[in-house]
Formats: sequence, structure tokens, C-alpha cells
Amino acid sequence: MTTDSKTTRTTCPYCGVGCGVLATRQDDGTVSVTGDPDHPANFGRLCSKGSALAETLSLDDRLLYPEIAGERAGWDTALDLVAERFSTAVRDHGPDSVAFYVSGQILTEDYYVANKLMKGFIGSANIDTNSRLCMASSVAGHRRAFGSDTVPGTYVDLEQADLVVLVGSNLAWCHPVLFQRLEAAKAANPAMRVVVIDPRRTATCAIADLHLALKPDTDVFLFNGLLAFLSEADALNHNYIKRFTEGFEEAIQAAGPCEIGLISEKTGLSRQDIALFYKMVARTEKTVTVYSQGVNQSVVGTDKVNAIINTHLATGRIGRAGMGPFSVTGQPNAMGGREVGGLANMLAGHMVLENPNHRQIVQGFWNSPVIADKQGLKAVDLFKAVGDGRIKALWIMATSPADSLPDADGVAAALKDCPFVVVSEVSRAASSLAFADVVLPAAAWGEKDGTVTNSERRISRQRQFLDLPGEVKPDWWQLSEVGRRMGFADAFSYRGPAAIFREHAALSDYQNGGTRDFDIGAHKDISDTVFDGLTPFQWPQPAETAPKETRFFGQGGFFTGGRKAVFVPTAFKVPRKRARRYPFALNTGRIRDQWHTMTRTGKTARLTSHIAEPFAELHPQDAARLGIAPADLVEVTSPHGSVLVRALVTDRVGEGEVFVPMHWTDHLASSARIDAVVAPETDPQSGQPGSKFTPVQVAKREMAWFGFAVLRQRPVTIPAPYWALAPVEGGYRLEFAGETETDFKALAAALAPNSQDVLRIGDDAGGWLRLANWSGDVLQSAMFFSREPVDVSRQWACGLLSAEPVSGADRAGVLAGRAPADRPDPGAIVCSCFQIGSNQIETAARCGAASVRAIGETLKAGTNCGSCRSEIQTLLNEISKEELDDTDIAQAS
Ligand SMILES: Nc1nc2c(c(=O)[nH]1)N[C@H]1C(S)=C(S)[C@@H](COP(=O)(O)OP(=O)(O)OC[C@H]3O[C@@H](n4cnc5c(=O)[nH]c(N)nc54)[C@H](O)[C@@H]3O)O[C@H]1N2
Ligand SMILES: Nc1nc2c(c(=O)[nH]1)N[C@H]1C(S)=C(S)[C@@H](COP(=O)(O)OP(=O)(O)OC[C@H]3O[C@@H](n4cnc5c(=O)[nH]c(N)nc54)[C@H](O)[C@@H]3O)O[C@H]1N2
Ligand code: SF4
Ligand SMILES: [Mo]
Repeated sequence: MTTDSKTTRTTCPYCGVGCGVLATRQDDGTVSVTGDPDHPANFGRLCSKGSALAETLSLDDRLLYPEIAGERAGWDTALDLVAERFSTAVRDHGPDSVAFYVSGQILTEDYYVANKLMKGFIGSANIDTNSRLCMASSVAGHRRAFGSDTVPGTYVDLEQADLVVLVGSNLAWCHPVLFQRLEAAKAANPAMRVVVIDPRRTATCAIADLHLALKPDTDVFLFNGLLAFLSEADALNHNYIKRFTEGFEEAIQAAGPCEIGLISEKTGLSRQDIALFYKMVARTEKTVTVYSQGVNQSVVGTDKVNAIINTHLATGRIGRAGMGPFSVTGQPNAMGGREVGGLANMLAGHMVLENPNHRQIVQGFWNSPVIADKQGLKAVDLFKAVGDGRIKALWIMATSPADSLPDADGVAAALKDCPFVVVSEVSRAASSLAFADVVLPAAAWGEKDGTVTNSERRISRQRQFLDLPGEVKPDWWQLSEVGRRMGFADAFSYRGPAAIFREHAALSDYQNGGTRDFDIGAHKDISDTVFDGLTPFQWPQPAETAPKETRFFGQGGFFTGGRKAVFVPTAFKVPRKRARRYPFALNTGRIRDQWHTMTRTGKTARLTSHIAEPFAELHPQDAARLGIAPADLVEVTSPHGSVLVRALVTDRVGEGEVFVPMHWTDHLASSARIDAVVAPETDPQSGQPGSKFTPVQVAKREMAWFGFAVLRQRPVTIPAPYWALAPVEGGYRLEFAGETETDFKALAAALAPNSQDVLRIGDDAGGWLRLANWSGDVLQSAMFFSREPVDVSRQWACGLLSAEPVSGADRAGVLAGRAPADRPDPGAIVCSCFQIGSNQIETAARCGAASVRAIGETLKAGTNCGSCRSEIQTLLNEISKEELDDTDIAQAS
């Protein structure tokens, strides 16, 4: 629906908060993006990634035409080939010889068609998705406890709670707008308490009253202890347990007695902190437990989920205002994918693959020749099957398995050997293209149309506001065309997303009668026009009912056979031992301004200014022991592979732990694909990999020299064993280093060929050199080489390419390496919207701006998207702690 001729209401394509966005096309063809004040997820707010959406729409790196074997091809030829290769494989080797690997970033309509084609027409359940790496443990935990994959609560519950416990969730960076809602609610309700349970001290801890930095993978022990404590403290809701649940006795027995000493030993937490946490939960009726990848991405992830849910069932704190377990989803449409049955062990409409009645319902509704009757291969096993030749044809859509699956080098090798790989993609920077026999160019955000479901079960429209560039086509169309060409024309003759949505809604209603949680029957006859204008609504919304705020299970009504919830006994398993050779626990995850493999967020200078280089967070004691100084390069190695990244020495991580972000691929760094290191071990219930815990070794890599450069053009080759590249205004910044003596001048010439007007200082032989070159008065590149990590102000240097032209005598200033005295160095960028750095914030704080609000008034930092507010708070805390320490010292002396 268009609010005026130029502005379109749509949704953000990044995280599962699902913010509403207003996209406006300006007369000059540019697009601007703001938060939709009427969207109930964000009420106008957007985080740093959402605010920068307009900067990611350029077409320079887009796939615009189908390709076969790397050569441009027509759609008909490409689609015929895909259909023919899939049909032949099915004919010769059976339906289980083909597979789809899709993504929580396609729309519900795309997902619905993919699932229907595989499960109902090809007749295999070999369709899995990157949600296996993301939400599978929550799905399995929900189904064990509730009998269905239901998220009981809504976002408002976080605001109405008196206690919010965040487990393995860095909400401040990963669900920033929901975090801002929580932050605002806490400011309005001083009685509200926030507890963060995470081995790392993350930005989310800025609003925490208590941070429990537990040892990796010991959550089950902590929550079993909590269940026992609640029982011993007489904080149970016996009425709820009796009326609506079963299995309480078994669960409490599995949990054992509440021995704080033992829990302290296992989790590494102090007895005081454990007792404080348990008492807070016991006395606070309105408790919400939010959890995310620190829970799901574990070989005991499903048990973690159930250990958390058990505490809510035992207290009856579920499905009522301000209460409940709350699994927040990562991707914009992780929920939609689950609703259409996009996982290898699910059926459409939240139905169960193993249930013959459900299979009959779905097959009858689709009028399909077959219906898959056994689970398909889950992601990690699927790629093993690709590797050993069982899969003859594979279609990858909107995900990057050779970067994001564990044992990523093994996945890459498997893809290389696969007889036929189809890749639907938007970006040339995606690594999957290297393995593709057929590349299908997909419609990107702004070009596609359909629906997504956010973490609180709210279905919103994504709307098209840009023309399809080149020969780009939406994913649902690609899938339908292949379905038709495989001989199923009747079932795949959709005219558009509205028709698919109608069918999806009708299936949810079909023979439902309240037996299944997912029901949006109210929309089964929606017209194309009403679909165009569809406003966000939460499910369920059965036929002939109006939309309303919904919660599940406050009064029971579970979807198990006996309609009672099940307490799942969760015995604690000791986390994987770290062998002597691999003594560190590798933890992986996200940073604030990047999205996954960076194919979109890695394009903009604004978003790379926050953190421009892959890193490993290490504890100072570990660094000292290993002889690692800040800014050294370190190698992180497991039996599967290794990465080479910058050391970030910080006590935000525990001793024996190392954290590396998941984002960097070979497109922007020499060797930083952390999933090459991650072990392919999975949770036995959910098949989700334990991406947060791999035993590794960490070692300093001695470098003979280091370099830093700003370059107008992306270099064709970077002849250095270490490099990391990032866009800046007007060009690129490059960090690089080498292990053997190098001719700096030759290297400089390779990075910026055809340089003519060059200014040089330093001494190549003496181990340092700085050079810059101009075209006219316009700087083309500046490079700094040294034997030590290069000591040059990065913020200042990155500004050189967009600075005014410099002539004559002023040119030498470029080689000075830092800002002139009258323009102080802003320091590392904290606020990406206004490009405000840590030095500026520190100066303002020391001049009396003592709160986040005061910093905002002085510098504007934090006043646009607000994503950096928790970091500003952390800086202020550090400064006031330093000042207190200084006072102590002054008083003591
Ligand atoms: N900026 C940004 N936001 C994103 C994304 C992105 O790429 N970038 N991706 C989106 C997606 S798909 C997802 S799934 C979400 C993920 O959102 P989150 O789950 O919040 O993010 P992560 O950084 O993966 O992991 C969360 C935390 O789990 C902690 N953790 C590790 N091991 C353990 C453990 O044993 N126990 C506990 N309690 N905690 C542990 C880590 O230290 C980390 O801080 O983010 C979404 N939002
Ligand atoms: N070590 C480690 N590994 C992890 C994680 C972790 O925390 N640690 N997290 C895991 C999780 S939770 C997730 S969700 C995954 C994410 O990992 P991936 O799904 O592999 O990462 P993305 O970069 O989001 O990949 C999406 C791809 O789809 C393309 N694309 C975007 N829009 C469209 C579209 O409309 N159509 C098509 N066809 N293509 C499109 C993008 O260009 C991009 O290449 O990573 C997982 N891997
Ligand atoms: S919180 Fe940020 S990334 Fe997530 S949906 Fe909202 S604007 Fe997009
Ligand atoms: Mo995710």
C-alpha cells in the first residue's frame, strides 16, 4: 500500500524484530528510508542497519541475468535445464537424491512454494533451511513442551514485565529496536530488573542489573537449579501445574536438589550471584525469559530451551501479560518459514510430518501426487550427503552455506563435487556463486512483494517500490516455473504473491477446528486489493474473527495429545572437554552493524565504520600468556580449519574463551571465515549445530611488517597473506600484513597501479615507508608500512578520500598519519549515523556530559537510530570508574 505517490509502507529485511519501514522515492530516483510510526513492532524507530537501508540499494554488485556455467543465458533455457536435471535425478535415483537449501530471508510466499514443490510433488522432505542453524532448537523445545511450535507471548510482555532475563541474547546489537523498547520501559518503571546470562559482557549488559557470565554451555545446570529453587522456596503455581501440565515430578527429579555450591562450581558463577538471580525470579510474578543463539546454537540447545520453559510452566508464568518464555527469531522471516513447514522435519501449516492424519490433510488440500512421509536431511547431514554423492541436484536460495555452516571448508568441497547446483541470489559477492552450474538472479528487498512474520507472530507485508532491474525475477516465480516445467503446471500456476498467500491461509484453516495453533483462516479469501493494503496482524486469526492481541497458553490449551504441556526432564551434560591441544572455547556471533555474510551491510561506509576488521576477543591474561599484544594478528585453529584475525584484548570475555564474529568471508578478508573452524557437531533433538562452542587453539602469528592504506579503487589482487578490506566514503580502507621481507614500493605499485604523482617519505630498507599519490589535486591512495602494527589514526585517514583536494605544500600532511592539532582525532566510530567517535565522547564526558542524553545534546551521538546508546553508556561507565579510581589513588596518596 502506498501512503502517497512516492512513499511505500514495507518491512525491514534484516532482523526478526520486523520493523515497519517507509521507503520514499525522491524525484532524482534516490530512495530514503524512515521508520513507520504506525507499525506496532517499532512505532517509527529503526536501528543502524535499518536506517542505512537506502545506502545498500545500488546495482553495481547485483546479479541481473541468469547464467549457465558462468555464461549469460535466457530464462527459458536456464529454467528448462533446472527442471530437466531435477526430474532426471528423481527418475534415476529417487526423490531423495535432490534437495533444496533455503533461508529465513525469503518471503512466506517463496517459502510456501518451495516446500510444496519438494514435499508434495517431488515427494521428498529434503528441504532444509538456514533456520536449522538458527531456530531449530527452539522449534524442537517448543514442540516437546507445547506439542506445537508456538511462541506464546508478544513484545508488549517485555515492557510489562518486572523482570526480564536475557539468556544467550545480545539484544542491544541483534534486536536493537526491541532492546530500545525494553530500555525505555525500564526507564519508565524503576522497579524493573534486567538480568543478562552470557559468557561475554556484551553491549546488552549496559542495562543489566545483574550479569551472569557463566561458563559456556552450562545453562541447563543453572536453570535446573532454578527449578529446584522455585520448588524449595514454595514459589510454584500448583494449580497451573495440576490443571495444565504433566511430567513435573520427572523434571524436578532430573533437576536434583538446589545445591548452590555445586551450581557455582559447574557454572563458574559466584554463589551470591546465583542466589540473587534465583530470589529475583522466585519473587517476581511478571518474569519474561528471552533467549536466542546462546541457547539454540548448542549441542544441548533443545535441553536449554526446555530447562527454561520448565521454570515458566512450574510458575504458571506463561501467556499472561508480562510473563513467558520468549524465543526471539533472528531472520526477518524465520517464523514464516516455520509456518509453511520449511524445515526437513515439518509439514506445511505447523503440521507434523510423522502424523498420517496431517499428511492426508496436506496432500488432500494440495491434491498432490505424493506427500513426503519421512523426515528429510537436516542441514549438516544434508551437506554430508552432498559430499558423499547422494544428492545429485541441489538448489540453494538466499543463504551462503559455504560461509555459515560449520566445517565450512568441508561444505565448500562438497558443493564443488555436487553434480548440479542451482543458486538463486541477489549479489555477485556471494560465495555460493563459485559452485553454481546455474545462477538465477533474484529480486532483492524493495523489488519483491509478499509477507514476513516477526518474532511475536506478527505478519506484515513487504512491498515492492523499485522496478525489477535487468532480468531479475522473484524467488516464488523461479520455483513455480520449475514446478510447471517438471510437469505440475496446475499446482504452480500462481499469478502473484496474493494467490499464494490465499492458499497458505486456506491450508491453515483446512480441517483445523482449533486443533492446530497456526490458523489465519480469516485471510483465506483475501482479494488482491486487500492483500495490497494488508496491515500487520498477529496470528492466530481464524476465519470470521477480527485481529486482536494474542497470547497462548495462559489457560492451558496446548497442542499435545492430551492438550497438556509437558515438562521435559533435562539432565545436565558436562560440556565438551577441551583437549590439551585445543584449550580455548571458541564462541562466535554478531556485531552491531553487520548482517551475516555482509553482502548488503558490507557495501556501505556508514556501517563498516563501526568495526572494519575481523577480530578475536581474548582475555588479557590469556593474551599475556601467549605473548599477544593488542593489534597483533592471531590464528584461531581447530581440527577443521583456521582463521587469521586481529587480536582484541579485552576482559569482556572470560579466560580460556575467544570470541570471533561470524561475518567476514573471502570477499572482504584473506582468511576470516570462522565457520571453517567451527565443528559440525549438532544437538541430537534439533540437528542444530553448536556454533557457540568449538575447542580451539590460539597463537600469535609473527609478522615481518604491517600495512594500512586508503585506496580510491578496490585492488584487483592483494599480494599479502593477511588483509581486510572495507568501503569508506570515496573508496576503500585496507589493513594488511606479511611474514617475509617485502619490497614496499613494489607492493604499493601492485595495490595502486598507474600511480604517477607520488610523494614518499621513510626508508624502505629501514622498515617503514609512507606514500601517497594524486591525480591532479585529488588523492588516489595513501599507504603506510611499518614493522609494527601501523600507528595511524584510522578515522582521520579514512576521511582523506572524501576530503577537499590538497595541493602543493599541504600534501605532506597526508603522510603525517594523524589529524592536524586543530582537528582532533574522533577515535573509533561509536555512532555510525553521525560518525561520532570514542575520543569525542570521552572529551564531552570529561567536560561534564555525564549521561547518554547529555552526550546526545552535546554531540548528537545516539539521537538518530539509538543503536549506539548502550556503547555510549558503557564508555561513560568506564570513564566514571576511571575517575573514581583516580580519586581513590589521590585519596590514598
Ligand atoms: N547486527 C546484527 N543483528 C542480527 C543479525 C546479524 O547478523 N547482525 N542476525 C540476526 C539473526 S539471523 C539472529 S539468529 C540473531 C542472533 O541474535 P543473538 O543470539 O543475540 O546473537 P549472537 O551474537 O549470535 O549470540 C548471542 C550471545 O550468545 C552468547 N553465548 C555464547 N555461548 C553461550 C552459552 O553457552 N550460554 C549463554 N547463555 N550464552 C552464550 C554469546 O556470547 C553472544 O553474546 O540476530 C539477528 N540480528
Ligand atoms: N559460527 C557461526 N555460524 C553461524 C551463526 C553463528 O552465530 N555463528 N549463525 C547462524 C545463523 S543464526 C544464521 S541465520 C546463518 C545466516 O547465514 P546465511 O544465511 O548464510 O547468511 P546471509 O549473508 O544472510 O545469506 C543470505 C544470502 O541471500 C542473499 N539474498 C538476500 N536477499 C535475497 C532474496 O530475496 N532472494 C535470494 N535468492 N537471495 C537473497 C544475500 O545476498 C546472501 O548471499 O548463519 C549461521 N551460521
Ligand atoms: S531492529 Fe533494526 S535490523 Fe531489526 S528489523 Fe528493526 S530496523 Fe531492521
Ligand atoms: Mo539466525
